[in-house]
Amino acid sequence: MSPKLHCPFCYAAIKRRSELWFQCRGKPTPTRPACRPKIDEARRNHTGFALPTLPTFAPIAQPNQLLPPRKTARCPKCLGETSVRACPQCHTRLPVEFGVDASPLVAMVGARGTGKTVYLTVLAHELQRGELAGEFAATVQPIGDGEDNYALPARWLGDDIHQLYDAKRLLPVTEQAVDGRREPLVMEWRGRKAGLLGRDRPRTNYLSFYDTAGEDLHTDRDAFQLHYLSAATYLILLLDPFQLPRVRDLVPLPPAAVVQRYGRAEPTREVLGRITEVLKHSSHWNGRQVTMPVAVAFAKMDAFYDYLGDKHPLRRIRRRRHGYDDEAGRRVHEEMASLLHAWGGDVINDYLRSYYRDYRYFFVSALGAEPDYAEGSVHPTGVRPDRVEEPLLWLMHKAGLVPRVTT
Ligand SMILES: Nc1nc2c(ncn2[C@@H]2O[C@H](COP(=O)(O)OP(=O)(O)OP(=O)(O)O)[C@@H](O)[C@H]2O)c(=O)[nH]1
Ligand SMILES: [Mg+2]
Ligand SMILES: [Zn+2]
Ligand SMILES: [Zn+2]
Repeated sequence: MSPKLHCPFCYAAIKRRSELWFQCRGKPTPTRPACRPKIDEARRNHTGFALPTLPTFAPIAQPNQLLPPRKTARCPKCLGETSVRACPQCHTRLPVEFGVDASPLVAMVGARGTGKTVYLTVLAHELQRGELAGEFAATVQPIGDGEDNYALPARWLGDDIHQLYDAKRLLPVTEQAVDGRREPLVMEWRGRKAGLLGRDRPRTNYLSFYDTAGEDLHTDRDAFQLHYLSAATYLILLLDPFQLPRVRDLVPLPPAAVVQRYGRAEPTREVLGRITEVLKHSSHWNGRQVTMPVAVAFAKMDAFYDYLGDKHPLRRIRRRRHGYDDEAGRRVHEEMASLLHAWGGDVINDYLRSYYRDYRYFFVSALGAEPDYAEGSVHPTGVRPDRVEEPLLWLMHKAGLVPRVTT
């Protein structure tokens, strides 16, 4: 059974691998000059990518249906041979292994300033470096590192990582998607999969993350929200605990933590309502509930470390490694639900329970220590992420990509 395929860049559905287009390699042939990179309008329209790229073309169907699909093709312009594949809709080059194993699409939504970009940047960085990758014997990297074709997301990710970790500066507001389009960040996760007779084989999954600018949720551009949210396999919903009714009475927060960039603080319940409205028009709605699994992550939890104290279960519970620890995850979920209750967030508990079939709460801190909100700088001790991987591990466990661990 082949996995359901979607282009990780434009989220178009692709029925089978053999439908993928080819991309010219731009090498001269004995009889014709090499094709040169040019701006591809389809790619620009579907992803916003506006740099020159080599031309792509549709595969020629096999005359005999019984023959296996062709793995190479000749560029109609320069006659050069190529095995490079590309998305039929947005023409973005796809990795050779694309479509062999599952590639979940993860949409990240949340209101303005909830911490989506900081979270995604930190998560991507943590996935790439030692500990987490080592735990799963995986190599993880943004795809296209160093290849001109994919340069954009890999470059902004690199810049954002540098800004947070080295320059210790917070990130600017994510710009609204241009005409509703922005390139998602695609991470390649190369791991191993248990096979027959205890032999494992390499496996490559592509995780596509789409960071929705909070602004976009305010516009009427539902068509594009709908497109990404419908095609997405999973949702990471980031919520800002600072917006909960009782939080500001319980925890001293500098005014800059809350108002500075957004003008008006927005009640979490309203944000949830708007996201549900969008999802109601997608295939993730079964008439009564949203069926797509949703990781509901409360960001910025470092601001509550002192308030909770070291002995609080949310500070003490640690997951078992080498998989998703369902038991620890469930306990965090329950503790978070009671914290919500204490913070006047029962409307959120009730709302999720009635509208979402499969959701779980997470307690995360991308920065691990409070930044200087007014100055826009990270804590002098640097970025020390706490539990950022847990929402992703839960989703990957649902996709069968990481095992479940128990005692
Ligand atoms: N205490 C704390 N604050 C955080 C953390 N992550 C983000 N913030 C604060 O939240 C602000 C917004 O973070 P962003 O990641 O840029 O938020 P966003 O959701 O991408 O915002 P938009 O792009 O406007 O939608 C940051 O400038 C910080 O002030 C965190 O882990 N801890
Ligand atoms: Mg952002
Ligand atoms: Zn060519
Ligand atoms: Zn595409």
